[in-house]
Amino acid sequence: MKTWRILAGVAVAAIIAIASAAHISRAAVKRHQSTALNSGRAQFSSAKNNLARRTTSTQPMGTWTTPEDTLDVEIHAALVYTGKVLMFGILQGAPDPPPLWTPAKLYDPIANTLTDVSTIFPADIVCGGQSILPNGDVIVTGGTIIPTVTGGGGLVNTTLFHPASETWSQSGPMNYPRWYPTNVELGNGQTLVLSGHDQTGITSVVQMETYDQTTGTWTVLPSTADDPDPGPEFLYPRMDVIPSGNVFKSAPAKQGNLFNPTTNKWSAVAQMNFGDRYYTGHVLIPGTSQVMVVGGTPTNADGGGDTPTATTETIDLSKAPPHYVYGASLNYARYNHMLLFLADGSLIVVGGNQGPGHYAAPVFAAEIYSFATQQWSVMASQQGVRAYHSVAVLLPDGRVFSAGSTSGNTWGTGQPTYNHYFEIFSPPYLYNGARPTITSSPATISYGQPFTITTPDADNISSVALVMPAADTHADDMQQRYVPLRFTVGTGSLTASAPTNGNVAPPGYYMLVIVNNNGVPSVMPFVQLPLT
Ligand SMILES: [Cu+2]
Repeated sequence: MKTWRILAGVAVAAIIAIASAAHISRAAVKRHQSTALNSGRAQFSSAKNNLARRTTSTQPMGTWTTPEDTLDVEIHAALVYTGKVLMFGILQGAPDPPPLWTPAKLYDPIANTLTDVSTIFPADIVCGGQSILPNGDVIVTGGTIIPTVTGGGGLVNTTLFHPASETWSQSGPMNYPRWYPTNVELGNGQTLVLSGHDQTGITSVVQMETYDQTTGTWTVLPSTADDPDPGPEFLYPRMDVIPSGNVFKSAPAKQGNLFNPTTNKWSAVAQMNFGDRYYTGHVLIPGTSQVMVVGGTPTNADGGGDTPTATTETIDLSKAPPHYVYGASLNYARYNHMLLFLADGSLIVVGGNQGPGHYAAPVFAAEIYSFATQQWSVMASQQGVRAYHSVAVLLPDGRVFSAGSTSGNTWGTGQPTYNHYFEIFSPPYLYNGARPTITSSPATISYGQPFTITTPDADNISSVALVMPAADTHADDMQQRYVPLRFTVGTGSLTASAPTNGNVAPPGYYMLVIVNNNGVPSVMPFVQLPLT
């Protein structure tokens, strides 16, 4: 693979300017070549050094880098175990019909380079589902029929991205075509896929299937497992595996349902107080059986109607019977936003819009939620619209990558409508003194077993956790998880206890983080919890 690492900012700027001005991204960046970018890394590093020993953040709203070009419009993103961001979407300018392959990029946040890894298959995998297998490969389910039938329609394709070789392959096809399905990794490492429209682009698939990475094949579950909310509007259902091993479906349908993968049966749980929530964020609250939903809109009509909500609700599935309770509201009502874990276990909301429709009234300010204070705090605003078809991913260095949206540049003049730029957010914790460092940590750990983290900051650590990387599209992260670990303090080291089983932390690659008593997280190395 040929890689360009350009150190001189002037040369970088010139290359970017040429590529942007000519609008010939595919020609300028050939498949599997890389382009260096001019990012805010140097600024970030010097800021960190200057702020050592301070106890409160000097940037309490965080900072955003200036927009830089990914050369495509990114609709899907996943952080892979090499520390790079896999992104795929559509060509800028959105030719209609789109090509019979999918433009994809790998972003390396350390080298600040983009590598073209576009697929070579005659399939458009955009608007499929995606998650990460226990072996670290990204699995994309379905995609979009080209040429479109009724604006779309589902594919049976199973497409894998291999981070080690940075190549794609196709695996055994699904039994049902799917467009806008959800993937969720079960505690046993199998990938469950549900929902999505079939080839008609109108009817939702009710059957659920599971994928086994060792055989590369799909198995249709018995009809008792059929989707209890098969309405054609309930696409990309929000799913979380809870510590019992059951899988909770929180949205968009207001009726919460719990799926038991052992009995292959669903049970109705409770309804959201708000009603249906479309384009909402969802997370499993760390260390609990509680699922939290954030923002959204009560209707799917015309891409989200015109009634965004700032409300949040949480349901504790360990209670009998469980019920939803309203929590602190966002400062800005929004839908189409991304809801992510930060490295310290707090939450961040990025982007979204207030409507009507998929893009109108974008929200530029991020917000961070502290589980300790149970409050949302307004963060700095980014420049780009991040509404429908946008993505965001937590990076191993604790920053947040934000890209995409199939409409909306707001800076400059003469910019194309489709947003092919990215921006990176540095949260306040990166301006709050020196970071703790992990000197060494294992490449693999085993369920229920202790492991050693070498750090010169052992005496000043408040928490240790595993962070499952994000893999998201359409305002739905299908992969992320934050798993706090018990630990003891030694001399120059910590001894942490790995999660007890796959229901708490499904097998796969995680980022390992230590957070100091000043709330500052370390850079996060990857560690694998292998399939047993
Ligand atoms: Cu889509």
